[in-house]
Amino acid sequence: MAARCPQLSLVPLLLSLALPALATPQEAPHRRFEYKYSFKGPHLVQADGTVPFWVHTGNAIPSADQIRITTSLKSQKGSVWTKNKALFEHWEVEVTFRVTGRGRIGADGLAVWFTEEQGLEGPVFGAADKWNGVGVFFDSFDNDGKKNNPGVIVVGNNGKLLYDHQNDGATQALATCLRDFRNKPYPVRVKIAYYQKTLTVLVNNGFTPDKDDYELCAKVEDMQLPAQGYFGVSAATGGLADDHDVLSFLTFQLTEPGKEAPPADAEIPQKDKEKYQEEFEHFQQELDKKKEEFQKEHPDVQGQPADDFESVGDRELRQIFEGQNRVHLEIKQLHKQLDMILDEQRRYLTAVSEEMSAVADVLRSAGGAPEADQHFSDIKEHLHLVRRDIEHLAQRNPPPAEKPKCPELPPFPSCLSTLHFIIFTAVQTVLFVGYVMYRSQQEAAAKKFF
Ligand code: MAN
Ligand code: CA
Ligand code: CA
Repeated sequence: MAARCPQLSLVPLLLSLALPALATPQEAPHRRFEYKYSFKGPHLVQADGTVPFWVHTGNAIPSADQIRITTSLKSQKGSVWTKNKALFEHWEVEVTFRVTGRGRIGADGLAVWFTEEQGLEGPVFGAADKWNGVGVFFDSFDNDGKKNNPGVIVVGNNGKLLYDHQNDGATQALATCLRDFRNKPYPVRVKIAYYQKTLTVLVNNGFTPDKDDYELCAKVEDMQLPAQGYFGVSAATGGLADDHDVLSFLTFQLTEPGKEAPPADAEIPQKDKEKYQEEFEHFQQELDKKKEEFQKEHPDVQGQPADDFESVGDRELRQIFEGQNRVHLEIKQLHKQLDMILDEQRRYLTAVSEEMSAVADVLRSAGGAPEADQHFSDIKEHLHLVRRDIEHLAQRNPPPAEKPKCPELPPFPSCLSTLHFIIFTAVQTVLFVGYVMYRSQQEAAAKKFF
């Protein structure tokens, strides 16, 4: 028992020695997205062609979903830089880009920067030389012929070093890795973190759609970077050329666990105020310009007081509503007219059939012979049939309860007026009666003769 006690007392001691090694070496830092040091589609560019919080130079062309830093033309240079200096002790950037070109070999490459000053223009992948800070270069073209391009190299500079372009900065690199980042099926992604004086570069070289498929490419320890700096991306072409497109640049401020994250934008409040003021004024100017343009295009609304100003959308809605109202009224009017016409038609047909019956009655009372009687009853029956048909026709044409569309107006019977019809019937009847009387007279004469 006594022998085991010393052993037991060793356990806490061993545990206390082993635990720090067993525990994760580092708790992950707190990560805060910094929108003023970031850009991303799909509305990357503003109406005036600028990118909010960024400046672009040279041949760079921002569009809705990317910034083309260079097009694949010879000797192009372009860059894009944050407008403001970041004061982050630790940071991480995620840059998504594409380098594309028709040739098996392209040039010259793209650089991601954190520097004390904006390197707006120069010979180092389109940016200034003698930078103070760090550049991570995606160097496509093998200037020194060592067959080590395309590759990624990290070059630090204290503001004095001149970049050795002819040798791809071979002697100046703090770290390198061979990666082919050109013409990949998916965008290339790079994560560059500067945390506790260590710079790490992770690359997803766009072979798979998996966005998190990063591999460690380079690590530089004990690196001293400026406490404040600008983030930027630049690119250049030379005798050979590629398109260099940046799809997004996302910046995060990192804070060590347990340490309080600095309040957002506490650093440069005055500058921010000025910037917001500037942006507000710019917005106001844009609005005024739009109003002016609209009033020029639509002089009919000119002179309206500003408060009564009707937007293009409102105006269109109002016009559509008014148009629909007009159509509705027209349809109502057409239905009314149609009802009147049908009514008239019905009355007209009834009148005709009544007249025909009356004529038949007259004829019947006028005739005496049994043959004539037979004829009259035939005519009457026939007229009854006609009348029934007419009534049936009139019933089949009532004003429809639901009128999805206006039927075409039936042609007004212009060929047969009431008067014509009566005259025609009367003449026919007189002829017929005459014939019957003539026949019966002849028959009577014949009877007398025999
Ligand atoms: C030419 C020069 C170089 C450039 C290559 C590739 O040789 O412009 O500076 O690196 O083309 O573009
Ligand atoms: Ca090169
Ligand atoms: Ca090389």
